[in-house]
Amino acid sequence: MPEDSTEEIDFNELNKKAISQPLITHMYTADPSAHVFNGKIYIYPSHDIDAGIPFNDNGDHFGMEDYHVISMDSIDSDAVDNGVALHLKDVAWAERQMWAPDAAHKDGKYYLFFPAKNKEGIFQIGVAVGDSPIGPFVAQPKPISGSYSIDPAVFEDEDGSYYMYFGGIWGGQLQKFRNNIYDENNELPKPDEPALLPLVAKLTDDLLEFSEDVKEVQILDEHGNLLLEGDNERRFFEASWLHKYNGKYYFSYSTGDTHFICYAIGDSPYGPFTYSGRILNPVVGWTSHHSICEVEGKWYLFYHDSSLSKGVTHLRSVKVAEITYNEDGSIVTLDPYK
Ligand code: FUB
Repeated sequence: MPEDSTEEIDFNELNKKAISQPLITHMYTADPSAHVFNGKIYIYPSHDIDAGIPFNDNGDHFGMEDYHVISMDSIDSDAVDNGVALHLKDVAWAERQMWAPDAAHKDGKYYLFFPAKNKEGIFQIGVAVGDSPIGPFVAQPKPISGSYSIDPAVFEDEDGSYYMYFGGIWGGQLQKFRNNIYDENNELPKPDEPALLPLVAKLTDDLLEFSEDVKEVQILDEHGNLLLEGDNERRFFEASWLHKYNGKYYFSYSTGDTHFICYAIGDSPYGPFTYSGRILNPVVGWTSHHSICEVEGKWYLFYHDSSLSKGVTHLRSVKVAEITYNEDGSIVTLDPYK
């Protein structure tokens, strides 16, 4: 993830045009996964810090060490930082880089799902359990068996099943895996080959493990063909999210190096999903990562940008903006700076 040049940006002007402002400003937060639990909004973000690690394409400068949960009584109320909910030092298997998390609620327990690098430098996904949506969470001693790569997003379907979507290329290491097996020699496909796909697995009843083999999530173009690796304005990069609207499943994701949040629509939580457009145009900062959440009958995009840090790519701030649907179910594209 290279550092973008932001020298030419007038941040005062940009902030005036921004469709929303950071929800909190006393620390940097990113990758917001938002949920409504018991009528209140809870946001599970990454907690960005400057770990003093030089920029590189592996994203090593994203050296996060803990998670804080942000809560809001309503969409217009102040956002509250509830303090440290889980720290790297309390996760036995993890060594560094606590990246984008998500959370789920089941039977009175709350589950924080998070990626981190293990002692061998390979990303895996862990679970930590708590009695409150704001934590503290106690991590399981081992990561989820069969998990790899980054950016877990957990979707609860109406039948009570929970699915985890995950994966990310480049720093997220997805290109090192084929058929769920790691090989250091694996690389990205060629531009005219199908792009690497995000992954999905149903969770066990206790939400602590996968209940089935990890499967690929197909993202198809308008002709029913898989998107190609060279189609980098549409192909999957990272930041999976799933939500359901009017009986359809919407899989949304970041295109990474082209900086769009896109979506694809399907009839099953496993897909296939057909590419349907953009939700968010590029923000300031290299990464773009979001979640979509219904709050009191309206739909909101939780996202981040680097405007508060004046463009520092790994010092981001969580924001929220309403999204709207057209009659045909398509989503109106948001421009973060009108
Ligand atoms: O926050 C670290 C990484 O940056 C996330 O895991 C990616 O989705 C990107 O936002």
